[in-house]
Amino acid sequence: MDLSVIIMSLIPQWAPNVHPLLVHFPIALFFFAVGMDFLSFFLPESWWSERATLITYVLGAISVVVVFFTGQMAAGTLHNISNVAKHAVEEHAEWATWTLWFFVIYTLVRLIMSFMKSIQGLKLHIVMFLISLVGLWLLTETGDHGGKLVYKYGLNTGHQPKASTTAMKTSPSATDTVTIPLTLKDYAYVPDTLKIPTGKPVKIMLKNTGKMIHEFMAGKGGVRSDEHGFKQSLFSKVSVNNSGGMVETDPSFMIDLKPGNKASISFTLPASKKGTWKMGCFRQYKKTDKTHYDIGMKGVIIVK
Ligand SMILES: [Cu+2]
Repeated sequence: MDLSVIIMSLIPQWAPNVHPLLVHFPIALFFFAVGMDFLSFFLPESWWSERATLITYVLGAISVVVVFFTGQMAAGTLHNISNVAKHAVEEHAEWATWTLWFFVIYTLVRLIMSFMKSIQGLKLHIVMFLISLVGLWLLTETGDHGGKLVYKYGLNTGHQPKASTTAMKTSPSATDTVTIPLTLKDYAYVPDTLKIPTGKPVKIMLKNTGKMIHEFMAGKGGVRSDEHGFKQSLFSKVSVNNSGGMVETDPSFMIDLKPGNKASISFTLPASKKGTWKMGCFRQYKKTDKTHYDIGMKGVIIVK
């Protein structure tokens, strides 16, 4: 079993909720460690020892590992978020990964140096102190990117359904969502006809059981001259959130799904979209000049 899977299984269910609280531990510990390390150049050994710095670093390293995994779990509880917010989550995770590796390695190096007594050399100690400033910079960037998720994108970690039952009445979007399953095969949609209501939140659960990458596009007015979509998109001026898959929005919304993958898209169609639409996959069929659409990967969407 993968180490991260083991660590994740040890973390209790409520962990994502505490991620925003736990983040303060590594921040406090590492700032304290670096600060005291700096003061130790001036303080007598009896006031603050190298061992005390090391203990702070070890505690910091432990806390950063825990916080990292609660963060991964927290990210896993985020569904139906916009692509911009998703990108921000990925950036935060990227900074967090750098911070994690930096401090774990740095702490190990400090431990080894301490055992070998080499940190007692002043020059080496100054070098190690300067390196630790890089860690503080990574830590600050990670915190900054994480804070933005909450304050700028309004993301809340934790289990949404649980929160909605304890707080107030469940929102209509949670209960009235129309869920529509759609399987993408080589080379067909199952079912080949979808009925979508207007004015209600809809969630299409996509699954690719084929061996090829497939896409889902919806529109009408015939196929574009570039053969890669419909002239008119069902999703123009409609905001669509996705979980999983690869989304493109230019010139109109589409989602790509790798073989074996699942994804979902959520949206609410306005009454102006009522009518009969088509869905299709416009990927190139093998090395021909045909698309999957041409050989039958298409269907009908009835919007009422
Ligand atoms: Cu296809």
